[in-house]
Amino acid sequence: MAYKTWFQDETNNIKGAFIRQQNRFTTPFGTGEGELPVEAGRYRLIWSAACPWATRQMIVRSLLGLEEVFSVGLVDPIRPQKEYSDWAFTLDPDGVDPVLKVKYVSDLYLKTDPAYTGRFTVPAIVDIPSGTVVNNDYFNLSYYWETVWQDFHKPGAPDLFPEDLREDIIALNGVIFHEVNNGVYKAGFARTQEAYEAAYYTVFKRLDWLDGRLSQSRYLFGSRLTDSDIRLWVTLARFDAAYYNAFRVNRNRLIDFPNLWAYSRDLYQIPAFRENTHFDHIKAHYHVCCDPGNIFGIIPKGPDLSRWDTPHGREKLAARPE
Ligand SMILES: N[C@@H](CCC(=O)N[C@@H](CS)C(=O)NCC(=O)O)C(=O)O
Repeated sequence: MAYKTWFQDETNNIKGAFIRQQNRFTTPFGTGEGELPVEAGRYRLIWSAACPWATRQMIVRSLLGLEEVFSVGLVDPIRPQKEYSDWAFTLDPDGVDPVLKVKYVSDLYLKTDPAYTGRFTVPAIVDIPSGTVVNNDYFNLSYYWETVWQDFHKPGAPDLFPEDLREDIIALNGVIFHEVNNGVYKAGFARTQEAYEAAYYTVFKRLDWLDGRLSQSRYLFGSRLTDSDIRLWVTLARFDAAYYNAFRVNRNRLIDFPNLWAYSRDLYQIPAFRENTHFDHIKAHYHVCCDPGNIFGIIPKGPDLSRWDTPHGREKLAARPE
């Protein structure tokens, strides 16, 4: 099954607004005609631990126990100095991905389509036998892991996309995408004061609303951890370490929201979230690569990470009344 894409909204009409590119590789996974075969050992996820969209796939992979089902390649959070923007495998020996034998993410995109003119983005799913990118549909990718890959889930894996909540999850995910996940980018990459301010107000209005919603329930959908929580988490995890300064979303910090902050600690204390949240990559990427004013490449030391392990007190919350 193919899911809808979500790129455009009315804020794209504001002068100087940041507009995200369309995805190029969107073929769904599945058993249907022309779909990507669901086959263990066949694919490699290329990710950056700085990137919220890519990290989301990693958290889902850990929660569902898909570690042996598809492998992963991690890129350096600091982009290489090249004439066009790219990601590099400089964290690997000799700077080469050990499975795909390439140095740059661009090598994979250009092998797939030598005429490709878009940006070379992560997450990217690579078909290992051919070394080509088969899917970079960052918005919908997690739905595939959660549905058509279910035969590979570990016993007792959570149902992150339960049938009875799908419509609500898809609707909330659209809001979270526009107003929170991409909302902070719209503030950070705005090219006019007007576009920045519109994004700023939208982000905080939605965070206030989410803070209220999470005063009543442990997770976004009552006591069930779902795909929506992972989407919200990736932005919350980056908020104080990166977005607050680098993207100027600075009305207040995450730690100033009582419910969102406790909720974030609750999630961080789950191994799948903690193990895939690399604050060093997040800080390096956003402060060095996304802040043209940081000409000396200084990476901030804080915030203090020990606060993430303080008790969150969320066990006492009953499920949200339906
Ligand atoms: N594929 C999407 C979303 C994924 C995305 O933006 N990934 C970022 C990292 S968080 C990236 O790889 N950016 C590389 C670039 O823009 O050159 C897009 O193109 O907007």
